[in-house]
Formats: sequence, structure tokens, C-alpha cells
Amino acid sequence: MSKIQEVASAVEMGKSKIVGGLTQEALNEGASAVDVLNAMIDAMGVVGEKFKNNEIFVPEMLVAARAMKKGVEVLKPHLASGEAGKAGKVIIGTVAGDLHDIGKNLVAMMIESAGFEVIDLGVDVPTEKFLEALKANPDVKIVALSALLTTTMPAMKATVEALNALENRGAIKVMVGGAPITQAFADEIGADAYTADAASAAQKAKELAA
Ligand code: B12
Repeated sequence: MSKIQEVASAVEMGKSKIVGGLTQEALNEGASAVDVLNAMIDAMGVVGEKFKNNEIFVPEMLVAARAMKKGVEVLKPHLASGEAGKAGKVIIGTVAGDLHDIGKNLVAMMIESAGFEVIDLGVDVPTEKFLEALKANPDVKIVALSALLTTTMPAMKATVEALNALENRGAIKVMVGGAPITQAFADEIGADAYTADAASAAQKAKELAA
């Protein structure tokens, strides 16, 4: 088994204690951080499938998530360029009712490394909290929303609608993403942009803020 496969398998099995070390070993052996990350994301996909098929349950999903976070910590300095740029401020959060944060955290990390200051509101963020953060930071250029559940897509819609009703809506751009989100849904709810992954999200943020 290659080191990358070992990392993926450790994430899948939720072996938090060894994922960090294996990730470092993979990097030491010359694996690229992006390849290791993609293997971890694939592993989470496998975990999701097993959950869907009732082969594993919520606790196993949770330990897999914890394990992945350990790996991402090791990858972070290799993924983030560390540019201390002044591209502008971005508010990010996972919408109300939704506790998934790995994808949101990756998007935040990549956007930060693209030179933005990121205000991360965390998970289960109600619309009012996004609005308050915008009020407190009138210079924010982009609001980014994440949703991982089909059942929280309506919450994303509600938040985007509230943002669209703002007087100064023209001054901000709204980005949406997460596994169940599509370009069609983004268009339907009136978001400015959708991308499928963290790297393209950072690229898009740069375009939107330019
Ligand atoms: C880990 C996990 C959990 C963990 C989350 C821990 C954590 N800290 O995040 C826990 C155990 C808490 C959990 C709970 C639940 N989960 Co869950 N979970 C997952 C799992 C296995 C992995 C998610 C993940 O981290 N993926 C890896 C990251 C990197 O990918 P990502 O989040 O998609 O993000 C990428 C892109 O989507 C994009 N992106 C993400 N956000 C944004 C934002 C913007 C602006 C942009 C541009 C892009 C972008 O970029 C990211 C990086 O490339 C998925 C399976 C899957 N395939 O996704 C199920 C999954 C999402 N969960 C599911 C379910 C059903 C649940 C529960 C309802 C289970 C239950 N019965 O309790 C609860 C709901 C809890 C809640 N209220 O939120 C279902 C959802 C089904 C559906 N279609 O709605 C899935 C798909 C599993 C399945 N196949 O059934 N879960």
C-alpha cells in the first residue's frame, strides 16, 4: 500500500492518532499535499457511502472527520501559500442546521491563502449572524455559504435571499458550495457564484473581488 493509500485508509477507519504522522511521512516521501488531500476527500466519500448503506453510523463518520482534521493540520502549511495579501475580507459559515465543517474549513483555508482575511462564523450559522457580521464589517467583499445536507439547502436559500434584500447588495458577492449544491441551485437562489471545490473557490473569490 502506498503511503497516500495508508493515509486514506487511516482517515476512513477514523484513526486520528496516526493520520498526522502518516500524512507527514507521505509528504516526506515526496507526495504532493494536494494529492494527499484528494485521497482524504475520497476517503470521506467512501465513509459517506458506507453510512448511506448502513454499514457504519454517525459515530464512525465523526471519528473519520476528526481523523481527517488531523491530517489537514499537517497539510495546511503546504497548501496555504501564506501570502499576507490584502485581497479583502470574506465572511464564511455553514448554514443553519448544518454541522459539517471540513469542506467549509478547506475553502476558508484556500481563500485565506489567496490573500483574503477570513471571518469564519463556524457551523449552524443563522441568517441573522451573517447579517450582523456584515454590519460589523461593512468592507466585506464576499459572503461564502456552505451546506452539506439536502435538508439545509432551504436554509442556504433563506440566507441568500436575506443577503439579496440588503440595500448595499451590490457591494458584496455571494458564493455558495457544498456537496449537494449545484450551479443551477446557485442560480435559482440568486447567488453570484458556485464552485465545486476549495481550490476553485479561492480562484473564484479572487475574480469576484478584483
Ligand atoms: C463527516 C460527515 C459527518 C460528520 C461531520 C463532522 C464535521 N466536523 O464536519 C458528522 C458525523 C457530524 C455528520 C453528521 C450528519 N451527517 Co454527515 N457526512 C459526513 C461525510 C462522511 C463527509 C463530509 C466531508 O467532510 N467531506 C469532505 C469535504 C472536504 O467535502 P465537502 O464538505 O463536500 O467540501 C468540498 C466541496 O463541497 C466544496 N465546498 C464545501 N463548502 C463550500 C462552500 C463554498 C462557498 C464553496 C464555493 C465550496 C464549498 O469544497 C470542499 C472542498 O473541496 C459526508 C459524506 C460525503 N460524501 O460528503 C456525510 C453526509 C454529508 N452526511 C449526511 C447525513 C445524512 C448526516 C446526518 C443527518 C446523519 C444523522 N442521521 O444524524 C448528520 C447531520 C448533522 C447536521 N445537523 O449537520 C449525508 C447527507 C445526505 C444528504 N444528501 O443530505 C452524507 C452525504 C452521507 C450520506 N452519503 O448519506 N456527518
